[in-house]
Amino acid sequence: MEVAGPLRQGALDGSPRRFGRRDSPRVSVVIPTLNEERNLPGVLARLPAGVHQLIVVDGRSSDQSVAVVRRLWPRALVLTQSGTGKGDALALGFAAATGDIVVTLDADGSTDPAELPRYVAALTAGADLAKGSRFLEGAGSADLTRTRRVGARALTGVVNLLFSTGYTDLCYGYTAFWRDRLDQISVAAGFEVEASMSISAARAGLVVAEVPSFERARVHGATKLRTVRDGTRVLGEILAARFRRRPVTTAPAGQTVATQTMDADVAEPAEARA
Ligand SMILES: Nc1nc2c(ncn2[C@@H]2O[C@H](COP(=O)(O)OP(=O)(O)OP(=O)(O)O)[C@@H](O)[C@H]2O)c(=O)[nH]1
Ligand SMILES: [Mg+2]
Repeated sequence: MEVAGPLRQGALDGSPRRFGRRDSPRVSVVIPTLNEERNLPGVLARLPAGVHQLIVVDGRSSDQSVAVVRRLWPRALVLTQSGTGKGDALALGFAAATGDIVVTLDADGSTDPAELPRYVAALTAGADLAKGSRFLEGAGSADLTRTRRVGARALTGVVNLLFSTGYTDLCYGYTAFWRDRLDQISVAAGFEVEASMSISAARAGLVVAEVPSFERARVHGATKLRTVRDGTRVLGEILAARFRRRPVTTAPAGQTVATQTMDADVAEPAEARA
């Protein structure tokens, strides 16, 4: 896929660590989906052209989610989850990905597929994992309630304290990584999945970039997240990771870098493939 532009701040660690990788990495997009039939058309229509592989992991939706994907994107790989949870679905999708880069998107319209080139740009500039942040300059959210905003900030603060990271956002669904780093990234089963990925990446010494992102409001339907229950699960995941004897890998400590601004133009929305 086409990378839209260089990071304004240059390579994240001073030198492009990806020298030698292909210039136009193939991108696999993984979308966990649970009863999102009315949201999927808008999401698929905004996927940039050139996506190598679309993987939709369905949590046994009782609506027409799967039929909608098959109609709008016949080449999509549609997987049916046997377990439960968003993270469980993502893990299944990751295992089936064939691209150089894997990107996660939500099916409810909150994460804008048109921002995808920013994440690819952060990876090709040197990051191992690029995670969206709603709290960087130029970012924002139309979806966060006051309670969730406070909770997200607090959980991010706890992680920064315990793991010496400099994250500004821990629980946002937009993440991209080089697929060959997957064995160094832990993928928890539920809504604590983003926390587990970000924490394990830091503990493994991976270079993590934050990308400013605007979270749009869920377009249709109801949230599957229960703020207190899932916030508690995120906290449990953080504490479990802290007291886990060893990090997921023994790679030397790397750095966590926040990318504040970048030139990446957002690709024009593509028509959903008919
Ligand atoms: N396959 C699968 N997908 C899920 C599951 N739970 C949630 N999802 C999907 O994961 C994405 C995020 O879930 P949401 O309900 O939007 O959670 P949220 O974004 O934290 O909550 P809102 O801001 O209220 O939308 C959506 O695409 C859901 O359809 C699950 O158990 N299985
Ligand atoms: Mg959502």
